[in-house]
Amino acid sequence: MPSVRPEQRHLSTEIPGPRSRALEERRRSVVARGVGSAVPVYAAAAGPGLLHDIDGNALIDLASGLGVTAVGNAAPQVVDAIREQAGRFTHTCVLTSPYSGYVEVCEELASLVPGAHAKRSVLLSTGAEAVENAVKVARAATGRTAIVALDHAYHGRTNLALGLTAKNAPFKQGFGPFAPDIHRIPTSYPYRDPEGMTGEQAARRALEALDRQVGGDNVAAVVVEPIQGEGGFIVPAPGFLSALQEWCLEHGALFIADEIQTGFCRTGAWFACEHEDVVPDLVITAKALAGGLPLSAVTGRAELMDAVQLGGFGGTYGGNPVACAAALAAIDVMRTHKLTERAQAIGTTLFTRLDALAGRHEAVGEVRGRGAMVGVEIVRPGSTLPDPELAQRLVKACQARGVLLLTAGTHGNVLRFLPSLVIPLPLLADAIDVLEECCAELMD
Ligand code: PLZ
Repeated sequence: MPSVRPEQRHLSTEIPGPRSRALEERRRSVVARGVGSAVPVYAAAAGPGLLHDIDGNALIDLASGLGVTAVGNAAPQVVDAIREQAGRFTHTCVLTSPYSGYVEVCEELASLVPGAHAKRSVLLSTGAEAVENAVKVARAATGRTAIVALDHAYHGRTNLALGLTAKNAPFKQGFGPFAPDIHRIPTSYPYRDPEGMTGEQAARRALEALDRQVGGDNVAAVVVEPIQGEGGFIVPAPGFLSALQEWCLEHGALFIADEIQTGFCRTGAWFACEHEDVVPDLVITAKALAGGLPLSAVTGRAELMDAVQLGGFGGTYGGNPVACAAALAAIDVMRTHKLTERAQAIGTTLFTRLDALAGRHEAVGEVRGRGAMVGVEIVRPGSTLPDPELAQRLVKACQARGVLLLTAGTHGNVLRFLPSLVIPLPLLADAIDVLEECCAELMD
């Protein structure tokens, strides 16, 4: 490693370099095959916009650990808070003896999550675990069992969460049976829906089948991602989310927003529901909440959350004190550095440059998203047919030039821009220059 780390994209070796390749070799004999890595480049350090690998390369990071390091990787305030807390105590388990950090994180959630009503939260460790607990709340509060999820949804990899996740391979293949009484309805996917379909029409299409096949009175909750993440950065048509919510209200079902990927400033608002003026009954958060430490939460209307009996929530690590300290620091950074505005600025740069790219290449089917959550759908020129092979070649070409870009989407054909919200804008511009070069090379 060079003693001073470069502050720009910098390649000292090919990608992956020899040290990363050697570790990949060791990995093959001890790490389970089912664990994939999009870029087999081993990390040595990371900051607001760069990932430094063990071969001395500096890659521009457009993935931020799948949308986690919104405040930057190893953000100094977060690191200080972790050190301070870890020096006092690392764990007690809230079920044994509580600590102030847990209460303080729940206070922050109560004030930040949309809605003026009284709110309560439970803290957990992973996104999937929070999804599972939101389902518990919905069932306890309504006395019903049916849970409804959308096509293209992603809610995690535990059994119940996998049942809610839409895409089979690789997530679900071979892992069934899944939890019962989960129902899937069509989503709103403006790029692929009939032209001009409004959000209300898409909602009617979704709910009509539900009324007929499940019966509104049996539904405990409808779970949505306000912008679908793994499914392809799909922004529903305006009015879709509120129409679903109205249906929930009418039928006594809970409207649950999975803001695990969209939450905490990512889309230019604290929560993506705010763009549609939708106030969910329950909001699920994780990822950016704790600046890189495992922490998740379910936050919701007090009377719904408190339908769960004393002792009905738990887990050894949920709301771990070091993760809570990290979350308090991360939230402070988001507030003091106005990261909602920063996300909007990133969005402006991304849309300006990527829309121009779409104008030049027919294979760029659509550029969509909000704030610092932007997807580029790659298609066969002259059609809307997904082209996952081209998307994969673009991603590999970008990676070879030192830009860590990933794909998403049910068809794997969406390039996803999910940088840290403190990425220096010149780095972002450089990353898009690289993508432009790769498009010119592979598309023309
Ligand atoms: N809900 C909306 O985005 C996690 C998954 C990566 P966990 N997304 C990244 C992968 O392939 O495993 C996610 C999400 C939404 C739930 C989850 C699940 O969160 O912390 O991964 O369990």
